[in-house]
Amino acid sequence: MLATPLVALVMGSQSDWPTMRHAADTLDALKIEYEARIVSAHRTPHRLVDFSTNAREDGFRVIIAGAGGAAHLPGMIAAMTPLPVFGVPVESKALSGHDSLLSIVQMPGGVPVGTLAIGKPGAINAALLAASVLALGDEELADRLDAYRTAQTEAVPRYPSDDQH
Ligand code: RP5
Repeated sequence: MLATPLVALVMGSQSDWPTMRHAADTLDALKIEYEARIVSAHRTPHRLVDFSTNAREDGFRVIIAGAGGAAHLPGMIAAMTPLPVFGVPVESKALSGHDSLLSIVQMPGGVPVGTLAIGKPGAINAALLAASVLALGDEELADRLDAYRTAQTEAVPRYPSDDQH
C-alpha cells in the first residue's frame, strides 16, 4: 500500500479549486506529495468528522484547508485534530472574501488556525508554510525550499520594463 502523503489539501467545494490549485502547484514545485479532497463543513459534515478525526492516524502531518463565505471548514478541522491547520480564505463573489477571512481568522483561544491572505497569495503561502513545517525534519526539502526562495529573489528585476509579461 502506498504511504499517505504528508499534506492534506482540503477545500469546501469544487468551486474552491481554481484558488487552491495554487497551493497544489506550489507543493508540486517543491516536490511535496499531497492529497486533495473536497470536504464541506456544511454539505458533508460526516465526511468532515471522518477526515478530521482520522487525519493524524492516516499519516497526514499538515493540513491546508480552503473555504469561502461562511468558511467554517478550517476551524472545524482544527477542532478535531492536533495537526497544524493553515486556512485559506477563498475570495467569495458577494463579499470579495472578507466574509471568508473573518470566518477563518477569529478562532477562539485554544484552537488555532494559521490564517493566510485571501485568494491566490494565501494558497501559495499556505503551501510554503506547510513546506517549512515539513522541512524541520527533512533536510532535502529544506534545501529545495532554500532554492525556491533563491530563485524567487533572482527573478525580481532590478529595473522596471515596458515589456508586458
Ligand atoms: C463554501 O461555500 C465553499 O468553500 C465555497 O467557497 C463556497 C461556495 O460553494 P459553492 O456553492 O460554489 O459550492 O462552503
